[in-house]
Amino acid sequence: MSAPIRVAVTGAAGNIGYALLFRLAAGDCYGKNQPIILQLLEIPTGMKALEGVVMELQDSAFPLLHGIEISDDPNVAFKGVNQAFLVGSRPRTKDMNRADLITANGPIFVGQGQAIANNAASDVRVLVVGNPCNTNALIAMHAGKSVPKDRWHAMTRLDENRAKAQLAKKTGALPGEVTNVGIWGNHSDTMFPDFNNAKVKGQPVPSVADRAWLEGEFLKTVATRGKAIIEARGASSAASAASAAVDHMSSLWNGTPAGEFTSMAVCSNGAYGVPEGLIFSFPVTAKGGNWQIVEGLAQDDFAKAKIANTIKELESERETVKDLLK
Ligand code: NAX
Repeated sequence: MSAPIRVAVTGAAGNIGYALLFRLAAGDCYGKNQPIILQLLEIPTGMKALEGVVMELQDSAFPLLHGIEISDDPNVAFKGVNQAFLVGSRPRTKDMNRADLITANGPIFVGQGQAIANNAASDVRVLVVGNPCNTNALIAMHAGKSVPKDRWHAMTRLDENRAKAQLAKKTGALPGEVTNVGIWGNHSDTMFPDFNNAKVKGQPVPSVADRAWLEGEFLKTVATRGKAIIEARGASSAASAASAAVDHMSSLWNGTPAGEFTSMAVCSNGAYGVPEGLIFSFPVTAKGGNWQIVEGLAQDDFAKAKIANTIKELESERETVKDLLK
């Protein structure tokens, strides 16, 4: 058994938090030999509900759960953490557009970025789930400058998993037989699930699914899946989002399988013409907490246009929050 690692989860009493904490405590992310100490952050009005969640975690008697600490102070919640899931953020209300949401959430991520830089362990890795996650991660990365830029991530794994599920359904394959589905760009309906480089049972997707479906129904279904879930469930995706967060951090911790890649929104180094410094989802391989953008992937004109569009959206989001990027 290894020494316990400290794992922070913000918005821990929320819907995603409720699904995520039990998966982490069960060992689904870091493996069955890796004990964890959970450090949970909520806002003051969320603390009572969080106490209830803690009781349930205790009542599950997870052998790997070596401690639970709760706080409404980011400086306490991020003390010594090795891994951080930034899930909590202000939800979008009916009267808010995307720019309002960005402006409302920005200051939260300034405070949390600084608190991570001031308190976390030197090996910290951060995954931002709270929306707009790419731009929130950008804000946190700027606020937490002393933490190397490659440690800040935003989550597009749910988009990847949704795309894999649709490709599996269409071709009759199992989800695990669909590989190398890279998501490019923003976690929004402008992201591009790259079917050209994806594979089903080792075969290129364009050879097993028709182009019209891929460019049409497939892209639309993946882009609007979140809305469809809200309409059906009356609440936004929670268990699948938690599962994707576990997948993302597990890929980073345990590594990607040989010959396969996954999607992580990370700080662009200018690869594929993506402006340097944007938090942008790329196809990546990972090993031991570090990642690398996959080089040399083909992009046809259709893919290039989609990627240009999602770059434009992220640049406009960056413009909206420029005062927070000091
Ligand atoms: P909930 O509203 O159920 O939970 C959010 C929790 O965060 C609440 O308990 C709230 O008290 C807490 N919170 C708010 N501000 C906080 C702060 N400053 N510090 C700590 N906690 C704070 O939302 P939930 O369904 O759990 O979703 C959480 C976030 O994930 C939302 O921003 C949502 O849009 C985003 N999502 C991101 C996805 C992705 O793929 N990147 C997919 C799912 C989800 O839509």
